[in-house]
Amino acid sequence: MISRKKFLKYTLLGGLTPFTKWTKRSFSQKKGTPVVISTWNHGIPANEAAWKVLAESGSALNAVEAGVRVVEADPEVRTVGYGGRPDRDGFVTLDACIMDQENRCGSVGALQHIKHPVSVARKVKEETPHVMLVGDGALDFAMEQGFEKENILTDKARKEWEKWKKNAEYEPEVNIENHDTIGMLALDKQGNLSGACTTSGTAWKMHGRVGDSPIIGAGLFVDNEVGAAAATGLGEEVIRTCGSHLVVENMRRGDDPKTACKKAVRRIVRQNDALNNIQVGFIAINKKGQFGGYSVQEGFNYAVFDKIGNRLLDSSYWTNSE
Ligand code: SD4
Repeated sequence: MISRKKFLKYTLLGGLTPFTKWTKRSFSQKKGTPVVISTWNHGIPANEAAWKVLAESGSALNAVEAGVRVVEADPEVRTVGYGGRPDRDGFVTLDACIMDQENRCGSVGALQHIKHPVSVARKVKEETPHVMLVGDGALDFAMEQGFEKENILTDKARKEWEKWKKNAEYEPEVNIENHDTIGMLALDKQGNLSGACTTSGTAWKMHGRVGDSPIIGAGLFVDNEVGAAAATGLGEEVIRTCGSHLVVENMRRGDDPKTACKKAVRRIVRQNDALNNIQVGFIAINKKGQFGGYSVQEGFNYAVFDKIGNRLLDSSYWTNSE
């Protein structure tokens, strides 16, 4: 609630500007040091690109797009963009989303042949009345928007798939086939938050399977009044708990980012009898620039770039905590 004193001050200074506009600006105009946080080792080069944008007073939205594009373009990263592992039928299908400080969001699911699904997701946000496009419709839209149709299945990824086909067993291994989605959250100098998430999903998934990463509220959620969160790991578990939304709602109720992530992990733990094959990791940031992460199992890490510099942090995890 705005105090009467503040309201009087505002009306004296601001004249006829609508009250709602004032309350919104009060959340987004604190100037400060930017922070960017992203999942896994490849968060380091991604953060570098994002930081360049933030250091020049660019928006968190531009920063997260620039950041995750670095990983999408890297053929050595086998679970994001170009070079990502295919599904069990040999198709590389990509999932991505982006969300800004005004709760505007765009997303693509099961998109083939496009190296930068996050940028298509941004176009969905900005050029369509929708939030999510999938499959052939998403590809048609990308091409209409000028994206190039390319072969994104590299020889290395194809060879891995051919090897897998010999036994064709779908048993995602913790921290191996499941990791490498990049989720990135940024707070810019203007005090605004945005996030992006992009992946080729779990390796050897069924054709047409869409994970948590392009689903707003599951793989990513941003609320500029509170904070932002992103998820990585076994997408089915994240969807079942609306994971990133849950983390942000925990922060809204007063949790710091790490505790908010831990409580979302706890929800997943409670819904499963055995945790052996389940890895999920969350990262979160709040409006003050505080950040944290938490995962089900050991092995999850995330990269943070703030005024101290760019560094990797090992996440705390559930299986040794209680
Ligand atoms: C998915 N959550 O498609 C993604 C995979 C992932 O780190 O995060 N890997 O289920």
